[in-house]
Amino acid sequence: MVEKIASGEVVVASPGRNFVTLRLRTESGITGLGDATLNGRELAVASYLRDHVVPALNGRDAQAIEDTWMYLYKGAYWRGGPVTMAAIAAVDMALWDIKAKMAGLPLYQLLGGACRERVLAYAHTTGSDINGLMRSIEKAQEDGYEAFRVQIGIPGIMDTYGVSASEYYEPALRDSQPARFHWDAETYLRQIPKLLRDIRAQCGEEAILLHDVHHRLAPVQAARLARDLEEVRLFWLEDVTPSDDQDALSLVRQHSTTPLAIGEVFNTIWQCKALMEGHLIDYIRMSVTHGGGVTHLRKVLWLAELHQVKSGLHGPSDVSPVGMAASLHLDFAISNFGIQEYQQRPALIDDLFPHAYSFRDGYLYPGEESGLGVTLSDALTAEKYPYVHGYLPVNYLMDGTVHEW
Ligand code: EZ4
Ligand code: CO
Repeated sequence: MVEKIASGEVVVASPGRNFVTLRLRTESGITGLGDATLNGRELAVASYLRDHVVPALNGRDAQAIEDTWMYLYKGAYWRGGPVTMAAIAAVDMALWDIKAKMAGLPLYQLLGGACRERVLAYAHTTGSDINGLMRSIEKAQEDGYEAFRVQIGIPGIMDTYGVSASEYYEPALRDSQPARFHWDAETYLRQIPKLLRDIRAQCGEEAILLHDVHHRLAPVQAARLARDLEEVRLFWLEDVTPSDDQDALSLVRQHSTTPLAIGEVFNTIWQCKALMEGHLIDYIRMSVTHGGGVTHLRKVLWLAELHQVKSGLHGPSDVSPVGMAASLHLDFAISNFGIQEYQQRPALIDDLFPHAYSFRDGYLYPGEESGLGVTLSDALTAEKYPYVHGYLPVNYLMDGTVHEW
């Protein structure tokens, strides 16, 4: 029997931060959830879904996931970009959730079954200096983490990327205007190799360390950094150059063997293709939420597998527990898993998105509930937790030039 899509509802709510969640319902009452959160541009995706996508889904076969993906991607004519792809991702996740519930299986089983017993997670650690960063790493170690993204304050730069005053790194700021951040590549390049060498010395040989440059360096600067960090033996150096200028990474490759990761702002497989075919990266950082959902990410990860690129799926605070669950089912079911970004959340968020996935001793488990294994609490409503206007920061060079954030 054909199970038809009967309705779709978009929940925009802000329990401490904004989340956009799609709930699809079939004619017989099966529901599926999808994450459509796009940090700082949430309402654009909510409108894309409410005004354009949901009305076009009415009466479609809920089980025809690939076909619906093509209907939304090819059928709109205008394609790609974070707004469109987050909206498609939400529909795709919700349909996989429905299909897996109908099958009575956790989603990873439908995706081919488990390739591993557990999913290695990395924590965000942050400090304005070495002592602060070491405290943050020790706290993550107490929580069981074995892998740490290390972001540290740079003397001479007042607000270095990834460094936050509080323990919890949260990039979007609730303000009427974007916050103004600052950057100077030379000041950073002069100091960061020694800082990271000191962190390595204090953490010991075995700690898994990662570092994110957030797209800020020119090609030759990036090559110098990757070379200077070799003895730190990072698990990866992330987003070392702007993601649009993909040839830049071949210059970095010529000068170092530091593993490279990129892709959190990519939306389609087309943005990964040349990087993978050229062996210019080691880890692909797309998220299920911003990359067209499970259906599309699976293709990206298969392409990655051909070129020995591993997964490092994006999982910051702005990917909701629904998007995180989708990532974990994929992480479990692909052969080329690398690592999963995972920030533990304030309890309120976990309470409002009850979920079967769990974190224990540095590893994640998708859980055995059928579907994605996430529900929305009745308390998660737009009335109770209204949307809060906010922006990601805008980053400036010291002379006032707008730069990559
Ligand atoms: O700054 O998701 O690796 N993780 C990151 C993130 C991004 C945010 C932007 O919304 O770079 O923290
Ligand atoms: Co990043």
